[in-house]
Amino acid sequence: MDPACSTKRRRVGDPGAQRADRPGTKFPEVMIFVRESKMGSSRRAMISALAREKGFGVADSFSTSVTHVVAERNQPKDVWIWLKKVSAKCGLEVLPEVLDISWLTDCMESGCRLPVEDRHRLKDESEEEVCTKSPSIPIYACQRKTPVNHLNHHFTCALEALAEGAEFSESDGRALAFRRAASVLKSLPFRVAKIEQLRGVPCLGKHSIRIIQELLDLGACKEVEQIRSNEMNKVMKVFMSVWGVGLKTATRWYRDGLRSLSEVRASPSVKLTRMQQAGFEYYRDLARPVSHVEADTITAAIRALLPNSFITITGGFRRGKDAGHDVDLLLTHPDEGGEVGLLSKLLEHLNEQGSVMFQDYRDNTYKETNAAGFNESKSTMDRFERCFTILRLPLSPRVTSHKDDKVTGRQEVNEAVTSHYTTNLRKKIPEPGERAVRVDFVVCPYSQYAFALLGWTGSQINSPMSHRM
Ligand code: TTP
Ligand code: MG
Repeated sequence: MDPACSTKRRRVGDPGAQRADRPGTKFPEVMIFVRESKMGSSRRAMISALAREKGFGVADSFSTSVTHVVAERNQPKDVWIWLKKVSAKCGLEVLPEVLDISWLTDCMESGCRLPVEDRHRLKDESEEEVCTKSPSIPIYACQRKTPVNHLNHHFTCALEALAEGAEFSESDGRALAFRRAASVLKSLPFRVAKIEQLRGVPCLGKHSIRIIQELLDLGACKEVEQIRSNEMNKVMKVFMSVWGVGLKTATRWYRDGLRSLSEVRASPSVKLTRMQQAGFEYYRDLARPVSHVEADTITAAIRALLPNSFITITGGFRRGKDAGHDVDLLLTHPDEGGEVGLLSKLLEHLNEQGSVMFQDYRDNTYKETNAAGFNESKSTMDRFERCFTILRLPLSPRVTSHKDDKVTGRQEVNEAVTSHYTTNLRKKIPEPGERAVRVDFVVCPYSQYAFALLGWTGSQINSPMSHRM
């Protein structure tokens, strides 16, 4: 019997956990588990000792830190049945490589960690069946399901890190290629365990395939690790965590030699926009994720203020995320034209109540067309009226969700929320127990509602808009 699995959990999207350092071994990213079945305990002990001598980490029992399982004279099917069982027991979501002993003996002979080749792999035939039966993957992201909880976080996190790095170095084409690759992996109905499974999957360029292959072979990717530890990228990320700071500003600050937010604040040459000032002022609150409950509380409050309008929560929350960096609300009116003046009325109410800590209003740009009726603006934004705001929110909301509306009665809920807003007139600083939350309002005519809803639901890669700020 193989030893039982330990309880340490390795999770998808946590490459740190996958690459747990194993000091004292020559290859710290590899942890081998030698399967005893058919091999016998004395041969297993001998092989393990030899491998350790050559500098490989060998686990006595199966645990979440195992990266390679090796077996001798085993039926692949048997190894896979066992592996799936012990992995489920440990909560292991990224399965290790399953290899024939020949890989390990080759490695020991050459004294280095050889890349895993297809001939070494014990194939999971049940998975192969699933893959060949899986429907063909559409090329357009908007035609695919992209679930929040998907099966390939290990790869998508790596590819998204590379996309971000490419964005920071202003390689837009590369960034888009990595984002597309990550997006398509999210839609796969199977966990990628070998590169052959990706045959025929669209949007995967050579570079992305190389990254996936390295992750499959070694459990980690050098290029991704380098991007993650790159000094400039780390600083850029911190700068861009301030609301209103985009790539251009962050790059300028970096080029000016600034390396931290306190240096930015202390620098006499930095001129902050109004939005950036608010970003700094409410930094701590805005850095905290907005919960679903908080988003529902805001939505209920807005509905109470505009009872005859349609208020729809969009963005990440509409895609099923539990938390987001802001609340995106789409406003419209069932009568075409009835949406005119809606946002001003809402802002007036919210300001009267003292709920607005910041607002940046932008009128629609319908009239900015040339003789041919086209808008010549280079902006890729839609032309809807909008307002980017920071609102104050009670930390212990009286509303929990729309479901509760049915239970408690919408009116009661709305009154509770509205009265909270009313009691906090014109104070710009959140009271204890309150917090600042970013809320974006977008207004569209009823005839445009479907398109606005699609664009503002996202995600970014599926959406017709490509830049926001
Ligand atoms: P965001 O609020 O920036 O994104 P989000 O709601 O998806 O994510 P989070 O949970 O972190 O708030 O934008 C709202 C929607 O607007 C987004 O889902 C799609 C659309 N959008 C674009 O189409 N292009 C863009 O560049 C951005 C930023 C948003
Ligand atoms: Mg959002």
